[in-house]
Amino acid sequence: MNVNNTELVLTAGNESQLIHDGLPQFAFSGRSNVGKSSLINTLLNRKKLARVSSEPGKTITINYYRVDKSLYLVDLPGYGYAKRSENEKKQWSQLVDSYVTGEDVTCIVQLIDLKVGITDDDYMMLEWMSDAGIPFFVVATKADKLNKTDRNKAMMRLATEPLLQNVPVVPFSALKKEGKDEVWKKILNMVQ
Ligand SMILES: Nc1nc2c(ncn2[C@@H]2O[C@H](COP(=O)(O)OP(=O)(O)O)[C@@H](O)[C@H]2O)c(=O)[nH]1
Ligand SMILES: [Mg+2]
Repeated sequence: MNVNNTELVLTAGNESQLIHDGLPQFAFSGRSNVGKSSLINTLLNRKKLARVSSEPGKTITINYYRVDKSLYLVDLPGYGYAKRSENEKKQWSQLVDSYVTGEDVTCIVQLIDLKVGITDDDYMMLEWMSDAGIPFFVVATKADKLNKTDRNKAMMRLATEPLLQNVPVVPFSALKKEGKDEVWKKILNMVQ
């Protein structure tokens, strides 16, 4: 897989635009500011392909990055952005619901901030995925922010969470490039 051969092929703002071409799709989900763009950029060896924004959660679109013409990394719009209007929240729910209940998603990569832990919105998303029976695993982001003791405690809290039984949790840091190979390994294991 040549990850340097990646293009943003589509920015979808509504259900009718979603891609159904049969290629595997790995969707990245998480609250605004959790580090989703940074994770996608790290996986793709890019600095700014997915925008790392100081003003999070603005756009409600699903962005499809096609890697080496063989799979998609799908950037779902973030949730939990306080400044969003009711109308925008509705738009988010409709778009993400269409996507996750569709037939095209291979696996969801659920991002959880290791220091913050599981938020109420994260719980909703975890329940949603479990109920829909969608395969998923967790990437625990910004691992570099914690010292060894706090990191171990935080990892233990995730490991003992009932909704995450039998769900792998990969510690990740975009800053230190930690966890990149592990995330790719999980993704590639599912396409072979
Ligand atoms: N310390 C640290 N900060 C990070 C890491 N990943 C992202 N950030 C910061 O967290 C903020 C949000 O990151 P971004 O990737 O835009 O999050 P998104 O809103 O989920 O796409 C930015 O200021 C990033 O620089 C990480 O691994 N370590
Ligand atoms: Mg982002």
